[in-house]
Amino acid sequence: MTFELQHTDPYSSARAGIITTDHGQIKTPIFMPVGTCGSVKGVHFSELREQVKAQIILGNTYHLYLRPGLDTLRKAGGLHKFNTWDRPILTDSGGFQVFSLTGIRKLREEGCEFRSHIDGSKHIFTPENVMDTERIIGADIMMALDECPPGESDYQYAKNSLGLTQRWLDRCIKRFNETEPLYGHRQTLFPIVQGCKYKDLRQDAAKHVVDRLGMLNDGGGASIGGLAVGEPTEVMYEMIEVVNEILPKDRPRYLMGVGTPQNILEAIERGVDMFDCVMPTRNGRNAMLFTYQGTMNLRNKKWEQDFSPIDPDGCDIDRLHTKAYLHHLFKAQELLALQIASIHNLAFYLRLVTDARQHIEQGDFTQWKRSVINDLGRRI
Ligand code: PRF
Repeated sequence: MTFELQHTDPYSSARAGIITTDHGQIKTPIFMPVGTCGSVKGVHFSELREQVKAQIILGNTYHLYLRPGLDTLRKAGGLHKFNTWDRPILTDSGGFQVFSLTGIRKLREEGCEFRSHIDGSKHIFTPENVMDTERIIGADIMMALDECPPGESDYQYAKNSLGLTQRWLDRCIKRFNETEPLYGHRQTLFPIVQGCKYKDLRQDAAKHVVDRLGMLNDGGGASIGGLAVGEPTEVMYEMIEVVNEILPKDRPRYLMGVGTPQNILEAIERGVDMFDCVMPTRNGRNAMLFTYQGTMNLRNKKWEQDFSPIDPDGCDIDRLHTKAYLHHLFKAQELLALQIASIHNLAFYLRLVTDARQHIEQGDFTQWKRSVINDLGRRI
């Protein structure tokens, strides 16, 4: 993987760049649709390519390890071959999902023990077996195993947790550098910066990651984790600033699991390049649509006879169907409602970051951001 920084906004830390992987290029800033189990819920790969214009999607080590399992993934020739997505894939390491999905877990120096949310069976993730698993999945960009402490953690908990994440990172790097890709394309590793809402911990975490970026085979970037987990939004923005001041300019920066369209623009302004979030698909399945004019609930009676396009500036599907039709599909509990809403929201998120990139190139990003951000938060 390589990263080329192409433009920097003169009035903020916003950047435009290009990531090159063996599965193709990614123009940043970028939003990555979440494909937890090897599929983006409700959206076929042809739609991801043609409507959404996704450049990279996510997979989750936790889910894929449990199902279909490593034996099937290896025999399929990796996730790209298995699901036919031939553009880049990024995998989260599983730590975060273990903490958020499995009630029963034990955190030890060795790794984290958990029970499957599917059948209750017992497993352990260690830095070493997570690296091996991400090799088997065949992700172009692999995440290190980390602990994401709750947003309200006290200082001592956050400090101890960060220490564990840092020791796990060193074990991840060792295993990563000792092993080879299995399917002929290169893979890279992103360490994760933790440290909760504590400025000095975040600085320590960022420096620890910077010191290790040079050790990684095949490029490497930096992820910012542990945010959008219950802390106030202003604290999240401040932590992004603290961390990005330390991270090198010539590596991509990925803010994990964030967020609303407004969060994404604020983070781009502060120098973040990559995003993922379940919001466009999850909220879409709940009839909530994002637009530049604000969010709308398609179950609302207000749309019953609105025969205007879902979004006149959106993708083909947005222009083909009316709000009234989508309202009807939601009321009738038709599966197509979930599909159309997911496609619309993902296409909107991709349009948002593409527009952001264009304004960074033009040099008027901050002005553009100021002109759109208030409407993005409206309810219509
Ligand atoms: N760590 C990992 N994945 C994540 C997070 C994290 O802290 C977050 C937090 N917003 C989302 N996904 N590994």
